[in-house]
Amino acid sequence: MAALAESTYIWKNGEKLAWAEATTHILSHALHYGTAVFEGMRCYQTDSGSEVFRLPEHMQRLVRSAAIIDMPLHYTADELLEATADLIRANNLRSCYVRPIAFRGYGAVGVNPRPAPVDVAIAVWPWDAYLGPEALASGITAGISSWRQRSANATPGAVKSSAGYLNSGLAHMEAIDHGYGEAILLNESGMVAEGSGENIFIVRDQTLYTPPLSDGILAGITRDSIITLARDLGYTLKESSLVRTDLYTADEVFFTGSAAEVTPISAIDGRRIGGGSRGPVTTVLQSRFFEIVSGRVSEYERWMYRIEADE
Ligand code: PPE
Repeated sequence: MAALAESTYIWKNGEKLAWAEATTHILSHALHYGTAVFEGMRCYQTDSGSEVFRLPEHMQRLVRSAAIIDMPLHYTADELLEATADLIRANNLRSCYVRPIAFRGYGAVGVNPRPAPVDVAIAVWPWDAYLGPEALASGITAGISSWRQRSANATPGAVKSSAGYLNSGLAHMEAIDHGYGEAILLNESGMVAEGSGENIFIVRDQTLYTPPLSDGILAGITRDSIITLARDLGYTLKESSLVRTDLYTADEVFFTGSAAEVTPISAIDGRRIGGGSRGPVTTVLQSRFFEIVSGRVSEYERWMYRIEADE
């Protein structure tokens, strides 16, 4: 995870502010109580300009996350989508990561979020390979975390909330401390859930498996894309609960996420997965994914949201 590469403007509550001016008060509610929901997506440089991968779906998920935590957003998904396109143009970026966030701001302290105003901001900046430059080609190592995925009745994994990422951070630090690249969390029933910032897939005998949403995971947009791609390519793909031994004995395991894209896992808890590098099915899906986000596959044009150049 690289140092932050600053861009020029950040959008906040309808205005474009200079990067350094886009701040919030120390007593902002979200800072104390985790009352924020956010999104993460990538804008790719394609042959026809800059295009954001599944921008409407990400904004719709933000709106849903806000609804789940009963936080009124004063912008529609469409307005946020327009603001994002405008912001990428204003920053003159060809490719970047996009981070919209809606949070309870300054004005009230105390557990009840409702008296605090809701602020919405969008930041865009260049962000390279999430798990390191080698990871996409050779895979990363992972460890099963001693921290569990929260249950559906406690900061649910289905909400992309800042509060939920405390758990991700605990799991990620533990993985790093144990010498692994990333953590895999099991849920309270012991079923495989997801990575600290990714969904997970396994391949066994040419069939793909990924945990169902009911195992308490984030409904990843990359996950949804890979499910569609795999089926379109003729693979059998099952959404079914997995236990940790399914991971140890899989032919291939990989992570998916907006930041992580499609990242192979080479070993889990010190056990080599398959050949210990990017497996053949992972290779097919990863290259298809990268072709699509390069704007070269007309079949999936619907997933690419074009950022028109300024006149
Ligand atoms: N699970 C978790 C816990 C998660 O954080 C992400 C995305 C996913 C699954 C995959 O979702 P999607 O991006 O829709 O395919 N993690 C974001 C945050 C990364 C960060 O460190 O910040 C991301 O990939 O943008």
